[in-house]
Amino acid sequence: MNYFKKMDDKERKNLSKFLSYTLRHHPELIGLAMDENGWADVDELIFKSAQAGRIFQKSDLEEIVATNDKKRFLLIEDKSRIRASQGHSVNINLNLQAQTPPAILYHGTVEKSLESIRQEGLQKMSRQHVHLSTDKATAVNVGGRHGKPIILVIDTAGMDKAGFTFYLSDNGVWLTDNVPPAFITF
Ligand code: HQG
Repeated sequence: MNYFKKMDDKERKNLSKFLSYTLRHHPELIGLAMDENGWADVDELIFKSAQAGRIFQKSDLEEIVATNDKKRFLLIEDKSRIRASQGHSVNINLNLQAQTPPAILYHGTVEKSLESIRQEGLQKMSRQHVHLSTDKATAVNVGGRHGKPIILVIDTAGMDKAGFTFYLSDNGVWLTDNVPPAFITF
């Protein structure tokens, strides 16, 4: 990234992907420390990224945080620390308060996963939570990343009644540990 130039769309997307990869999955690849709640020091992130060949400045980071389509990243108020709001595979605790979900939530998946989901329900797979959305359009996008999207409707009211716990990420994604098949309409 040019030191004086504003990022273009492609550079913004690239940096967002790099940040997702680093802050959700592999901070160790650039030697970045992350605390138990997933926060990384911004100056250290910029320095270690530069050492790994990814040059950007604090203003680029602020721009990504502000303009990212899914608000994937959060800076604390003094802008000294950053974390991804959801989607981690690294073992961190987002430290979110349990919340009552809407009566219904959606999950986008693909045909090849259906048989297994019918058997064992929705599992976290490589991430720390199952991800659910309030609107169908989001589920279509999420499922569409893996192929032709199939939308599952989740009886979250029933799960809530049965004692399952739900969290709402800072960017509006509903998170839970697993969804048994009995609560899924296929
Ligand atoms: C499927 C994106 C077989 C599940 C999105 C999905 C989201 C099973 C895949 C976030 C299964 C996992 C997460 C089972 C679940 N057997 N397959 N028992 N249970 N699956 O990417 O929910 O754009 O880890 O249906 O917006 O697709 O990156 O999870 O197809 O919020 O910010 O296993 O990632 O966010 O795939 O997406 P993923 P996901 P970003």
